[in-house]
Amino acid sequence: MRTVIRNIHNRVDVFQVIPAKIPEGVPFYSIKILDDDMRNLNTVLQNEGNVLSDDGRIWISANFVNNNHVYDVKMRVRGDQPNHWENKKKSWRIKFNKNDLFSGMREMNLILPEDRAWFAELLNNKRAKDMNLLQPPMRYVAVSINNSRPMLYLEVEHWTVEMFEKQGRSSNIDMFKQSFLDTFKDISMWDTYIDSNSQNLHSLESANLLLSIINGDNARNSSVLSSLIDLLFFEEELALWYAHSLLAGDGHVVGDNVRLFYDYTLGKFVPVPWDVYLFEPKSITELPINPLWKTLFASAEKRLMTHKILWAYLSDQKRIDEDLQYANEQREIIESIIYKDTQKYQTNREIRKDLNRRMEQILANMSSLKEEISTSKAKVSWDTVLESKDENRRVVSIDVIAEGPEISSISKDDSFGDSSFYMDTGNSQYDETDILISEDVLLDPIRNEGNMYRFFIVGPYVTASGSNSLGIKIINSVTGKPATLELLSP
Ligand SMILES: [Ca+2]
Repeated sequence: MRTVIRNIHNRVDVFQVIPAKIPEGVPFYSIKILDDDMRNLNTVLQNEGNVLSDDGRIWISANFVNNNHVYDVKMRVRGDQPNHWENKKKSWRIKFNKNDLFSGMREMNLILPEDRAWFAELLNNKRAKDMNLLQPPMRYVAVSINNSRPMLYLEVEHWTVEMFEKQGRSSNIDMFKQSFLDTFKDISMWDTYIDSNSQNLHSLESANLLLSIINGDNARNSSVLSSLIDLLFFEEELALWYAHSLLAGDGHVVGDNVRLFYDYTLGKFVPVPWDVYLFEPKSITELPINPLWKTLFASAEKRLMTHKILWAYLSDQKRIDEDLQYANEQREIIESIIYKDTQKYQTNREIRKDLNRRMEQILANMSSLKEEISTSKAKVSWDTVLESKDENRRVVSIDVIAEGPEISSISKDDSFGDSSFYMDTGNSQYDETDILISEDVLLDPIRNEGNMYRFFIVGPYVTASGSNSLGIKIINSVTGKPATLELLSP
């Protein structure tokens, strides 16, 4: 197949043969940039520091050819970090003419595949879509710039109103990007990607409210926090957002990867998983580092919701098999192009090793999460603190140390009898401030106030022989199975 490239700058037609080895279904783009423009760009980039400045974001004209159609485009390098633009192969943003969109796309990003952990980001993308979380369309493509051998790129549609509309979302949105500095303190550190409703300040008001919630005194009171957060988000979407990140070892949804848009139709913020990447497994007992999540998921209830989503996911073998098959298919596409990509930075040997490592990490994260969620341990000790035949009253204290990693729940069991069950409010003594318990109480191994809980069973006087059973049960809050207990008393 031959494609004609008409160079708009000097009107010289060149011919190019589409390489035969590109797998079916993988788009091939030929891009032509004038040598002078490329030289100028490289000169500018040589003066850049550790983060791409506005100077480095200069747009140059180019021809973009696909399927015998020549698009006049503007392009610039993209990506804050130098790995995106300091080497021969660079990450690009391409802007199409409003009247000549490419596949309905106004702007696309061509991202270095290694920067997105190869097939890992596409798997993240698939998982997010399966969870009904918004994702920009992405796929692998082969790109030749100025007749180079085909280079492998991850193509990601940019945040535009067109992208939202194509996915059946409202275009009545403002899209926010957190600062690279991850402050979550100051609204002036937020960038706006899309500002479809600049006359309406409601999204800014909501953003300010969000920051005040996170940084205010209420952040420490989990029930107040929950009700405030529920004004701004759909609770389940937040849990899905975090669950999605935990599947990839968490860790990267920080700084400017925290992407939110405000949907005026819904009157809510909607999270978008972005650049989630892939890491070694992280324990569910470690709180995430971005301030929004750290505040939110300090709540055992919110974490539990997330862990239940993960448990359902990881218990579904068909879903896991589909994930792995998808990752393997993407790996095949990657390998069919990348080893012959002469512009890339790494050696083929390094890439093969990295691809193997990435597949291992995907598996390790799933098995580690499954193992942790199915494990909840607790140490239990008890003591009779009052036994009075005269008052016909007995008080037994029960101390439970929640060791996790999963959250446990304590409740009365069928043999509890006519006694009352109380939770101590923190002074260690049985008194009138203690809370009468009728439902399950969560035992959180990473609770702010510490992982030791004290309870009291208050009932009629019984002889020692009748006090063998405490009448309580402790279960794994996610799986419902009995927790593993270490009994330390009396
Ligand atoms: Ca007390």
